[in-house]
Amino acid sequence: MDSKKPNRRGFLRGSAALAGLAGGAKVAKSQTQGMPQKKIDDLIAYGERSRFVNSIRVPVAERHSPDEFGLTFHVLTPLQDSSGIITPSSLFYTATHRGSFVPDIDPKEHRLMIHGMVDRPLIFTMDELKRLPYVSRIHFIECLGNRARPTHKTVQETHGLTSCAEWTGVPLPLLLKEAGVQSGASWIVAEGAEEVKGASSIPLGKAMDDCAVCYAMNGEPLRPQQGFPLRLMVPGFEGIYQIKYLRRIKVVDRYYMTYDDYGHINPDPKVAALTHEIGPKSVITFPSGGQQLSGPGFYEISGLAWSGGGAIKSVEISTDGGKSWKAAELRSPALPMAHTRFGLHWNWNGQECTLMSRCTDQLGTVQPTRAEVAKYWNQPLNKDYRVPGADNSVQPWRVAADGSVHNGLA
Ligand SMILES: Nc1nc2c(c(=O)[nH]1)N[C@H]1C(S)=C(S)[C@@H](COP(=O)(O)O)O[C@H]1N2
Ligand SMILES: [Mo]
Repeated sequence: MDSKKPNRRGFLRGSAALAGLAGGAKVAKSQTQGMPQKKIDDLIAYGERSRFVNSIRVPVAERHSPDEFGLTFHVLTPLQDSSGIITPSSLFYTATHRGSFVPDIDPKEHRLMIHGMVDRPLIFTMDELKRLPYVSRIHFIECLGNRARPTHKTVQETHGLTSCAEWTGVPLPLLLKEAGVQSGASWIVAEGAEEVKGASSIPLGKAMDDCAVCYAMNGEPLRPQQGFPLRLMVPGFEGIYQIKYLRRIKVVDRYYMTYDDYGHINPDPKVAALTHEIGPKSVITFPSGGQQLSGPGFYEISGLAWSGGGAIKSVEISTDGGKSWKAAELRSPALPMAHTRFGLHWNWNGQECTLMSRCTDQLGTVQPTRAEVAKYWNQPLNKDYRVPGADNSVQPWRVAADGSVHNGLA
């Protein structure tokens, strides 16, 4: 152990954690005891988590799922229970367009077409795509609608429209080179297979950089809610560009104002290509709204930071409502356009305080405060303030003297 850091005993002395360690363990009984054979077979075929673990996704409060047509899904990742940087596929947030549905696609029937301003239009089956060289990369996705409101109680509600997974697929530049992009082309339009088509205009420069056509997530085929059998990954761009059920990529010479692009793309072509990147953004996941500290003493503050601008360079934490800041430690690799876990040792003195985190990405961009965001939009900051664009503002959590934790925006 690093001799400069206080030792672990020091952390725990006098805290409730020790009492827990001293408690005698009961003799464990088998997980399968008394289970019907069918259930045991299922457990062997495809494992499940402990019955004592009950972290779940919940629908977005302002937009209940399914909607009045029984269609739209907007469900939030339980970030308050997260550890590390990978979101389990079962807990990955889901956002589908209004009026859209989760299609049930037979991968044998599915095709990807690449056409438009190309020398050789191409159509791929899933089997053909899987024969090609592939990459596996860890990236976050975040919906533009991931905005904190004072009415939100938990970090799941304020920040749960982001998740992070390992994605595997064929690099898009490889496919585009195979098709032969013609001169004069400057954008692609990528389209999903549902009736209300997910379609987004993406600058060709980005498409030829780090995009990939992905069929796997966290080591298994994509989940239907995440775009089975194929989705486009556009690392660091807003969620809406990560086209699920991907069936068509058209190479074009301008952006198209599609259903998706409305409200997301800047109509000025000079800046249109610059306005898709998310963040930098960070949030403390423990202690966060709705959680309860058991008393004064040692706690490890833990949180996530991410940026569409690249890797996270540093994270700072304030335990006094932003008056002073301390450097947090990065507790995971700082991968480009990926959730990055940070932490800080903290001794809570039992008094009311406000916790905040702010991050800086590799471009040197610093996460703004809510006041700075309001100033940027030239709007007055009040309690009901809603960020009109992407909300990457600093999130305050208020720890009350009784150890309960609350949304600091309330
Ligand atoms: N085809 C298609 N792609 C889509 C969507 C959709 O409804 N249909 N939703 C978009 C939006 S708004 C977001 S934020 C992300 C959400 O991805 P997820 O549901 O896997 O979290 O997918 C995007 N891609
Ligand atoms: Mo979204």
